[in-house]
Amino acid sequence: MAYEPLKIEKKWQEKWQESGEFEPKDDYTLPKKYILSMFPYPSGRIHMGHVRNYSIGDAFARYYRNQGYNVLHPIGFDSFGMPAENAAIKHKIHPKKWTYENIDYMKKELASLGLSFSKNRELATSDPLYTKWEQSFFIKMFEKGLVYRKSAIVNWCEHDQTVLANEQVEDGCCWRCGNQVIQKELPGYYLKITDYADELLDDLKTLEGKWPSQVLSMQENWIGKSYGLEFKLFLDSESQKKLNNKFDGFSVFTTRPDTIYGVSYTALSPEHPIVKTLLDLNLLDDDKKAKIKAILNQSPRERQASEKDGVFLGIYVNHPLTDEKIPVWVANFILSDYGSGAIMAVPAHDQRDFEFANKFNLAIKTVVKSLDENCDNTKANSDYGISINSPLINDLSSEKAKEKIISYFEDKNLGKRVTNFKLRDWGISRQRYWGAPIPVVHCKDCGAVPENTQNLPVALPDDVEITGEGNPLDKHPTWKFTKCPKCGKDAVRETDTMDTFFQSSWYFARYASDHKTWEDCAFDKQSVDYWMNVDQYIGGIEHAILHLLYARFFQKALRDLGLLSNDEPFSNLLTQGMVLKDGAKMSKSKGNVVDPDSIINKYGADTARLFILFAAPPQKELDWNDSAVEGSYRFLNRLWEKSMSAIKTDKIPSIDHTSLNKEEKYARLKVYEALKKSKDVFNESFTFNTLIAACMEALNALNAQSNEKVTTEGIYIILNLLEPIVPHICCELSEELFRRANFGELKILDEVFVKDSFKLAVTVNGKKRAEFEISNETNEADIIKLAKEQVSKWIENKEIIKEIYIKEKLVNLVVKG
Ligand code: ANZ
Ligand code: ZN
Repeated sequence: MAYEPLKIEKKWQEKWQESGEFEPKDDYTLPKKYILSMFPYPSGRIHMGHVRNYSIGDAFARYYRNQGYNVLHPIGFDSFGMPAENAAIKHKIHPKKWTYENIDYMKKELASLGLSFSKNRELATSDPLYTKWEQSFFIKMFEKGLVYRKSAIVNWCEHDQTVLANEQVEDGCCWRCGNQVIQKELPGYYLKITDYADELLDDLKTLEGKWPSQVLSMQENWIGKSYGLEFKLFLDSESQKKLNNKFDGFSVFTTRPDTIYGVSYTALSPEHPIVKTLLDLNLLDDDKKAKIKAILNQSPRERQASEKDGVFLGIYVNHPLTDEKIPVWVANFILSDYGSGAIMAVPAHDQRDFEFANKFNLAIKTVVKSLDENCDNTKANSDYGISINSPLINDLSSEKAKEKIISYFEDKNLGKRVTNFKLRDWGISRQRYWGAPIPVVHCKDCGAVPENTQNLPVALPDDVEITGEGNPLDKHPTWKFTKCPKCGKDAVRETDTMDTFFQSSWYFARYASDHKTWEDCAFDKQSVDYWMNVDQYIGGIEHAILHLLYARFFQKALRDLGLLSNDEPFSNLLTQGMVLKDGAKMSKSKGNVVDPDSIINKYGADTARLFILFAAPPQKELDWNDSAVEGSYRFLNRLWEKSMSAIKTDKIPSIDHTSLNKEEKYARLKVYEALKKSKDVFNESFTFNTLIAACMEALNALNAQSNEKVTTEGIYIILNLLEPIVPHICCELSEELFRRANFGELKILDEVFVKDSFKLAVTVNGKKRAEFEISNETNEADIIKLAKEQVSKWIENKEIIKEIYIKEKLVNLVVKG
């Protein structure tokens, strides 16, 4: 019988489909594991990144199922979003049709990998039932004040009449039509994630050791908590007059008040009201005006990427401690929505201020003495040190100086201690069709009114024209016209839809809810409380910030709405590395894509799964390698062949270890070493590659001996260890040999690890003179004899007065003369 992967894989996949053995059990007294790989976007075909993601998840799920856990291992599709609309524009196919055809196709591809997903809990986020509950959350959040509407500056394409995400702006132009993108104020809905900033930050501590530290620090930086001093700088009287006495000064925020004596200029964001007033009063020359306008038209991201730039505004403030006249500039690196949109600039100790000062020849005053002697004049020194040239705080450490300046300003009522966050509220409005409609109705009399919950979902109309210009919902002839839920008068629907991150922020909790209740409630508490948290979440590092932060926020917000219980959604996180080919990310444009289907059709799913888990530890990048794929295939063939010489049996043969020869003992040692490895791999290190390597060594060792019992036991154990990774071949062989029986927990046998020989040290008068391997079988007299031979040159012609043997360790000889 030869190994025919395509035949056996099809057989097992059909069997699994029918048996329903991957459905989670409703018995909530069982120990559980919730294993989740991030759900895919239905782009059309699965790629190697998916294969990697789902092979890892499936290995966990199958492992824990075999360990007797009740396992939830669901799959679904993140099926709203832009690409469906782009396909509609390009290929004139309805987004819904495109999406659901892709889902069908990808489901077949996933099935061909033999993944042990629950079928019952499958979902697509574009399903109206999903939208219904999602809209109910939006309304609950709206009523609680967690959602609000405001106008904000967005990237806008005049030609396409649409908002663009930062990622869709290329060199200041629309990615689709190439038109210049402008910054425009537009009203939209925002989620108050900032209400949870402190909790989101503090709870990162509970994830230490369970999430990759890189992800934790990226989230910490994104939340960006910092504290310092906010104080007012006063304009001199001449400058106040210039501004028609509309301003006496402006506030700045600094995290380094200890550097205040090093201020040589101040800078405002181009959006600052003082800048606007100077422009309105026509107090700036044309060059300056043009430069400011150019910066205003850039998105924050573009400004960040540009060289430091700005203009002097012709006005001055007085330094609050020295009374010096300090020039006021506008600068492109000052964010309008952080702190107070203005800074005191200390070029000696802040790199951005330094670059700006160098460009415009502004003074650089050192006020902190570095603790490290090698000062570098080509950049700012932002380290803490000792204050110098700073009368109020000379000789104090930066920490103490900072406190002293803050107290000084607070005492004199000139400023206050403040905490700032970089985290911004989450804008969720998109001017798109293929998304969940924001369930709000605009009434002339009542304002923005949430839709009645009985009327949910507010579903998308099917008959839309998608041209890429403007919002199809807004242009639909009838859809938006409705009655006000509050007063009943004519009103219009909100035509924006929600950001797709809204959908991916709660799908994991939906899976956890018993599917039999999906019609009746968002979550049924009993099953959600049983299944949550996700015990192991697996996905790409590209989701380190947005998705994982939004999901954490939703967990907390839905908890506070009484819908969920836990504080955090994902107990453990594994971020898988990218799949590369020839060192580059697989991509259509580079032409280096390997299609999973082609590998599966040629070698079978087990080879694809084995290769992808063997080629690298899951957290690391993986470089595709055709010959290693071949190698994986050959290993499975060897496993198949060796299994043919095992005994068909319904129990593991008992083996008298002491009666085995050297090769047989070695084979058992290797098999049990692999068994030992398995526990660590699934619970701690996730280095599936080392487990596979151990199984390969074990198979080689089994091949080097011919004891049927040793072979049978070894094959039984290897099939058990590899089943989570290559399930088809293992199930087939296990059925053939053992009728797929479970022979109980595999115990690690100590006798196997007893070695045949040991290392013996030989000392003469306490000094180590030799060390050598010696067989277990040797008796004490022979041991001493052999030891003496090893050290003959140190004991020649000497009298041995004592011979001490410490079992399996040491022989010490005491000599005289
Ligand atoms: C003077 C200073 C001296 C600063 C020094 C830093 C180092 P984090 O830590 O990110 O909160 N800043 C304040 N508001 C800003 C804005 N709207 N746009 C750009 N930069 C702004 O950063 C706080 C520091 O960033 C503040 O402290 C301020 O520069 C700058 F040796 O003030 B600092
Ligand atoms: Zn009304």
